Amino acid sequence: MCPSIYRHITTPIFYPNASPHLGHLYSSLLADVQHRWNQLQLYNSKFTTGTDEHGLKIQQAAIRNGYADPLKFVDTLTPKFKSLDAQYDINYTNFIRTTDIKHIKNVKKLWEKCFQNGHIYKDIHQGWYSVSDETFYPESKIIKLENDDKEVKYVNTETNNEVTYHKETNYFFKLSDFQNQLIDLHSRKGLNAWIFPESKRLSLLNELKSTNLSDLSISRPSERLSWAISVPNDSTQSIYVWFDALTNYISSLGPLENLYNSDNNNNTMLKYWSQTTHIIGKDIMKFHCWYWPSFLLSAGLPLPKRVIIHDHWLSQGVKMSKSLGNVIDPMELPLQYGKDIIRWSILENSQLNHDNNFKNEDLSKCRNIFISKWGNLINRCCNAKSKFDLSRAVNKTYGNISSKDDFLNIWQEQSLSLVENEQVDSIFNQLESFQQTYSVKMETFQYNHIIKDIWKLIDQLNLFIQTTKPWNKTNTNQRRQDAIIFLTMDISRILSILTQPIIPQLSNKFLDRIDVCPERRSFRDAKFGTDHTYGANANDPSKNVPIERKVASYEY
Ligand code: ME8
Repeated sequence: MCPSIYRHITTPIFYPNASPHLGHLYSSLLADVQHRWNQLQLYNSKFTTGTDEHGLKIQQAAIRNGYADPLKFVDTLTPKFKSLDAQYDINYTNFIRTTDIKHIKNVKKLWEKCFQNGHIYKDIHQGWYSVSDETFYPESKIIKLENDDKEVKYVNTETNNEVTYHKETNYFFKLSDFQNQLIDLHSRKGLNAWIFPESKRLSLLNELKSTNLSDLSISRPSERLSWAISVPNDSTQSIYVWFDALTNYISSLGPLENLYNSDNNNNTMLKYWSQTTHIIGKDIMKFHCWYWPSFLLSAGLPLPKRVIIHDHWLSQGVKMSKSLGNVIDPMELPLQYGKDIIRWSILENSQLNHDNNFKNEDLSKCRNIFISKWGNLINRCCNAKSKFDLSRAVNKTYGNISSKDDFLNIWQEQSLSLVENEQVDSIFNQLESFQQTYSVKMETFQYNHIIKDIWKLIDQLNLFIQTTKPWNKTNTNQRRQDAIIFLTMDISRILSILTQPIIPQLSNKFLDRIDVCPERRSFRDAKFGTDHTYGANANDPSKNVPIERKVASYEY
């Protein structure tokens, strides 16, 4: 462990009103890779996910499904989110449910603090509410629709979901008081930016600058919203689900009061909190980037570190929806490909700031490429038939080298063709540029770019093996053979270490295959020529299982 560095990563907490879909897996996967990346650097890392169990949306879904008690209803669905995580090795450290007592206490505490600080007041509220989006919309965003039977309904133009008109007493939060602080926060740029990617930061900032924020209704009459936390000292009102839900990010770490202890050295909760990264989808930006920091500022609490916003997955080129029947259930994806292949393919075919189109063919394509490129590379260098001695290459012939230059000195003793030399040069250049950019790409969630870099290197290594033909009888010079095998396998070792966050099982099977010891698989070990202890049983014939089986069951 790196005792001084703390990281906390969160997914949105999901509505357990239906089974999880691909979008839920995507948020979780982005967070899981980041958590594992933190662990790879030996940081203290926490990863929080969970379920958002209160509110009108859940209350109504429970009734539709024949449950008088909404808790019994969500009790049937929350386990599905946990199963999804288990199925895809989503390695969270905390799973929070908003019905947990410790969370309810925190929500009430946050309310009281905002109230005491003068940012909550009671007033009459009238407006258009969408249960599906759990939000009010302004009059300017409402349109009237009439069907052939002359039935009228009102929808909002942002999500096209139905809205209904309400006039009632609510508590309000003085969001307008925080407009200038929000503008300052979202004006932070570059490494200090609070929102990533930049396009989202700019759009939220521009909107903030061009609108006057209205105060936010943060309660509903209890007779309309019974499935909710009661407003402290006023049981006629229930707390708005978003005020409740956002507080989960603190509850997962501990009691809210702990954050008021500003002695950072002794306050572990505060250390995690100030290094919190929220991952969210684009439809919930305002809740996280406007409302959430305002609640925290109002209560005098420190802010999390940043918010990462991703776009959505489409299915058959369009938004997933139950009525179109194109919702992708991640539990139903063809698991025979292996969960890591699915993780890799989802991340390879997506970018944060684009909607991504899901295609089943991408999974089989991904699996085939794994077999033909990476699997084959390892197989060629480590199999009983080839008689290469990886252990000798790693421990003896190249046992003294600790850098690219040491390697090149020995390599140049061989009589080499121009092509071979050029290939070695280009492999090292590619490796260096990959290593220089890897951390930044990880920090900025450019996982697809990392994957692209990896394929470039694997392609070059395959080409190198093909050109140098170490198995060729005319090339049996042992030092030359060792050089080829060492270069190829040491870079494969580095790639396997660095892909652990993305494909935790498969990468470790690769590392097991070449006998890299478990204590030498962290970020600091991912350097050329720094490990001379692996390779002992790489040619063990029992490790030579058919390649298809290897990819499917990770038997490298
Ligand atoms: O919004 N592709 O919960 P939720 C990618 N409970 N992501 C998608 C998506 C898609 N097609 N559809 C939805 C909630 N998402 C609240 C969160 S947090 C304090 C409360 C994402 O279950 C969506 O953007 O409706 C959101 O980030 C997440 O799934 C959860 O959605």
